[in-house]
Amino acid sequence: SLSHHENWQPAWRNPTPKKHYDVIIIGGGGHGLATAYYLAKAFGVTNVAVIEKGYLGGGNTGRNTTIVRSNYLWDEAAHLYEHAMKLWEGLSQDLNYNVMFSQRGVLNLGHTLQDMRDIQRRVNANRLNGIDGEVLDAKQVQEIVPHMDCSANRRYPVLGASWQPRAGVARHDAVAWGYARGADALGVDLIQQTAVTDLLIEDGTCVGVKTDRYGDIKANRVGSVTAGNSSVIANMAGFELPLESHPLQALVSEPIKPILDTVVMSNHVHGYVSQSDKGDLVIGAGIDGYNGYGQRGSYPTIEHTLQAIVELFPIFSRVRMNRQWGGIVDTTPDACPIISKTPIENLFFNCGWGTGGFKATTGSGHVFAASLASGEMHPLAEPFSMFRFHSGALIDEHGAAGVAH
Ligand code: FAD
Ligand code: PYC
Repeated sequence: SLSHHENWQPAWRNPTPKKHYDVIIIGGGGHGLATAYYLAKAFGVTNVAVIEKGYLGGGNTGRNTTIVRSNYLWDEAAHLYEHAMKLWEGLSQDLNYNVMFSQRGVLNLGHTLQDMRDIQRRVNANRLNGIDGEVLDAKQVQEIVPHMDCSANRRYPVLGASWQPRAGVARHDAVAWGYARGADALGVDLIQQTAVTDLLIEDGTCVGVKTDRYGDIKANRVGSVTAGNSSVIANMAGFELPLESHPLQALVSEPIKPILDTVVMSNHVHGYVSQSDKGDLVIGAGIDGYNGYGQRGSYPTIEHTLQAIVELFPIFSRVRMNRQWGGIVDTTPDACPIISKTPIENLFFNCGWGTGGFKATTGSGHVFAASLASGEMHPLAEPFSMFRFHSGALIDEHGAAGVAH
């Protein structure tokens, strides 16, 4: 408005919901919006509603630190995240919307001999799966990040890192808005400020949802994509999920001149940092240890996070922090998501992405859309069934999850 740009057209409609949809998606975060977009674009299912209790992208999608990578250890996870990575690589063109996907590379640092052995193993596994990756020594890391303290006399000296050059960051709000605009243009109804308060279940089959604003809305299939609130929706259906909801915090500093042109993550010192295009340092670390649904965190975690960053970058010790916030992440026992049918017919869940789902927004939406369209799980989603917690076929990705929990 300062430059007198007026009469901007809304990017999507604000429709009153119909009485019945082929598919209802609960949750208008990135994953829910991507699911709706691919349902319409890739699978021809356009009679779709996304029901969001707040505003689109206001959950974890708008609160994360935007790191995108696919360097997971196990085949099942590596295939899923690499599917997502390939979709990221064409996303701005596909949506005709600049999601500012920047493949500036991600370093996962190693500080002990065991860290380096784990890195070697993970990079080998990645390469066998066709995923780019290299093992770097401390000198090579220092060349990529000249301002990081890689000296041998640090408390936790940097011994090396894994390096994924195709990894990077994207603008999280733009991802939500791009998918929302694309889905709306294909006929999907985006219903904001409307909470799902119950599920309509008849004879073990889900036939719709109850909302606080529009009453009952019927559907052939319902997909829950509600991240930290997934246990609450599961409770409505009468089953439990192996999820813990935790706060995860992030911080941004005052904008400073360009100083860091890649992403640095350290599981050992336990912090990570990148620099946004605006100049802010974007910083995070681990979850707050307690369970809760408040989108804020505790002070000790902030202190711990900044200790880790200053340990790696003493040069940042006097940079001032501008803002701090929290999201609610849904962590699973094996640090892998749940993309699954449920004990209720026609009710599907996509959740459990915990601290690491932003990078998967594209691929998660695509495979979930395929599953909702056909009624059968997409092959890439198959291993992530909720029933793996009964069968024991866990996919332990704690080591590659990026944020310890
Ligand atoms: P959300 O964006 O949370 O969307 C779920 C939506 O469901 C919300 O909008 C919510 O309002 C809605 N909802 C809930 N209940 C109801 C209801 N009853 N009725 C209607 N709507 C409902 N991942 C990465 O890959 N890289 C990172 O760098 C990264 N950093 C992170 C940093 C932080 C601080 C946080 C909090 C998370 C981070 N993550 C990261 C994780 C990532 O943000 C999430 O895994 C991902 O955004 C989940 O997307 P989503 O669409 O499933 O969830
Ligand atoms: O999964 O890469 C990740 C991540 C970074 C910060 C939070 N999660």
